[in-house]
Amino acid sequence: MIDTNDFILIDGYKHLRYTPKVFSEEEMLIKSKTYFNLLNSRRSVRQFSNKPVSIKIIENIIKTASTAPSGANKQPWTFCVVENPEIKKKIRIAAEQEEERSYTERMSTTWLNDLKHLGTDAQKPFLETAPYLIAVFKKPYEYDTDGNKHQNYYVNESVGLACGFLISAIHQAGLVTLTHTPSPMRFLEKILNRPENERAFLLLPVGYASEKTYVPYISRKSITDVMKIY
Ligand code: IYR
Repeated sequence: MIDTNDFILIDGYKHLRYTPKVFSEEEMLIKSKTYFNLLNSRRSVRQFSNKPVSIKIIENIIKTASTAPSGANKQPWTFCVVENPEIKKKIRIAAEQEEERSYTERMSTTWLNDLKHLGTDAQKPFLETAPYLIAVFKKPYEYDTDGNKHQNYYVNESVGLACGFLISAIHQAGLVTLTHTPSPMRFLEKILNRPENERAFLLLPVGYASEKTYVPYISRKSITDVMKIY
């Protein structure tokens, strides 16, 4: 699909010949439906098994996330994989502290009501049970080798897209996750000793669902609600 031997220069910059794979309409209908069925069967999970997962699988998942498009191809993200039980425990304690304050002081009554059917609370045992936590960091700016500071572009959009790729790769691999957003999340920067240009974006426990897992009874909006044709 990408031919590294077939290239041209555009304004002096190398461009490779790219031939996206083309399918018949019939094949596309099947492929698009199959992919929908796959992702439609994904659910956020809050009950994790401690069954180990090979780091090689996590590496492939993160390589997939890192293929996401990003502003000026700056790839302004870092995926920190936590498997060390002591660090997971530190993260759980700090997250639960913030969540306790959120549930009792920061979140509005409407917000709390909106969450009731999901059965969430300030307790986050999965942060210790899951074999891995992936802490995603965004990089609003970076330094070049001479120490000059450069802003990145569309950082939230870029890292959001990478997280979407990440979640779909986790599901495709046969694992489960939860997009966990303890708020505020700065404790992650401290615990994981991240450089000053990184900001915590999302925290995802990754592993197998516990043997008997229940998920909230929710539905997806209909196609007519989410798609408008002009
Ligand atoms: N961050 C909290 C609360 C929470 C907020 C939303 I919006 C959710 O969709 C789910 C939970 C928590 O993780 O419990």
